[in-house]
Parts: sequence; C-alpha cells; structure tokens
Amino acid sequence: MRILDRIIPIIGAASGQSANQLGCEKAPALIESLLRAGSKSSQEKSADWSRFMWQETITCTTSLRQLAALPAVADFCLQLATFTQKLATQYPQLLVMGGDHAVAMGTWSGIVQAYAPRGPLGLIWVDAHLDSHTPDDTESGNIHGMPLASLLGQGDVLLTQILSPKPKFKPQHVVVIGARSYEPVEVERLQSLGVRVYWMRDIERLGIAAIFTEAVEYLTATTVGIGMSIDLDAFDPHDVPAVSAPEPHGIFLGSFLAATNVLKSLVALEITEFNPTLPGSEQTAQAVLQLMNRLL
Ligand SMILES: [Mn+2]
Repeated sequence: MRILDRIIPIIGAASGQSANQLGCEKAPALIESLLRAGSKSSQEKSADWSRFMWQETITCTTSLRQLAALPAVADFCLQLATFTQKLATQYPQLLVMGGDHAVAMGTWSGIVQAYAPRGPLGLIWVDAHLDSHTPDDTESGNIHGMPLASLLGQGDVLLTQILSPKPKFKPQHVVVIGARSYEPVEVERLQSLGVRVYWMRDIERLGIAAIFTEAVEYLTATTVGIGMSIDLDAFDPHDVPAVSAPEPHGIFLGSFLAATNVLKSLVALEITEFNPTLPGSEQTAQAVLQLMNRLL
C-alpha cells in the first residue's frame, strides 16, 4: 500500500455565520488540538490517529449573518472547494471538519469536480433537517438550511455554481438519513426532484444497519463512489449534545457506529454543526473522533 493511500488529509472549515447561532467556527481548532495531543483521552483505544494529517483550516471571516452573508459564504465555499478538489485527486479519502453545514456546498463542489472524469458520485446526507431551502423560501435566512438544495442546483447562483455551472448531484444519487424536522416546501422540493429520504421513523422501524445497506446498494448501482455529509444534529441530543439546532429523538450514536462496517471506503466524510461553545462539548468531541475513526 502506498503511503498516500494510508494518509487521510483533513481540512478544517471554520464557518459559523450560516448557523442559527455562532460557535461552529471553533470546532476545527478543537478537533485539531485533540488530534495533535494524540487523542489519548479517546474512547477509541485501538485507533491509529497518525493516519490523519491536518492540512489546513480555512476561515469564513465575514461578520454579516443570514442572507447578507451569502456572497462571503459563497467565496469561502469556493476556496474550500478548490482545496477539496485538489486533495480528492491526490488521496482516496479525505475529511472535512466543519463548521456549520453551509460548508457542504464547498466540500462537495470540489470533490464532485475531482471525480468528474471518472463518473458521478453518490451522497449520503445524515441530518435531522432537510437543508433544502432556497433564499426565496427560507424563513430564518440561515444559509445552513440551504446546502442540499444548492448542491442539487436550486437556489442562488453564487451557491449553485461553485467551480461549475452544473448541479453537483443528480437527485437519484442522493440519500437523506435521519430527517425529522423540516418545512413543507423542503419536502415538496426533494419529492418533486426524486431524492430518497429515510425519515427517523424508518430508522426506528428498520434499524440504521438495514438502511445503510439499502442506501449503499441503491447508490452503488449508478455511481462511482459514495461520500457522506454528517450534520451532528442527526444524532440523539443525549448522545451528541453540542450542536446548533438539536432535535429530540435522533439516531443513537452507538447503533450508528455499530453499523458503519456496511459503509466501505467512503470517498470523503464531512462532519458539521459541532458547536463547542455549548454544553456537552467534550462528549460531542468524543463522538466526532469516533465517527472519524469508524467511517474512514
Ligand atoms: Mn444540516
């Protein structure tokens, strides 16, 4: 095995402006410091943390919020996309550590561009929310409610045309897992496009392992690789508390971790919405390390 095949580069995406409250911009520095300390306190005793290599942290610097921040968020996402595109051509796997979930528009625009000569990618979007608003139908104005619509080509051109004018994913190449809090306009958008959604009630009925298996089978049939974008609010707030927009009755972290063996060699992983300024930050940081180690 070549050394580059073993190393997993990490990009920090320090963005907090697009969430309902600030704080997520502090997550990359915290996780980086835990990794530099060798993660001795991690519950993942057998983990080889040396395979992770922190490359760079990109910061979204605007002091504006909501839609006023959109041009700055788009600039930041373009910068992030340029990095992820480069790394995805050099390494078989990479990790983006957010940041609020708006960073997804940068992460996946770059990775999809890198894989374009090989073929389309599939995306598993793990989230309590659907993130499928556009600037025209958002009630809050928070851009972290828009990344999935943007990646599917809907919304402001500054967000939908990062690196390329084309939609980043075809609707049939996207699967949402864990949704339980949304507006009707988002459900209508995803349904009319034909995006498959596994609701929280489906997870309660079938179990997360069965859903992973089905999702992987569905996406593998028509794509050349699968990526995963995790919004930590998908998990039950008892397990993963320090998130910007917690929603009760989520996925149990233990069940999720136990089922990750179904997800073989993701092309990339993104972990978002960790807000270290909120209570339960230490427990949430541990969850991030566990997810990194099991999914990559
Ligand atoms: Mn989200």
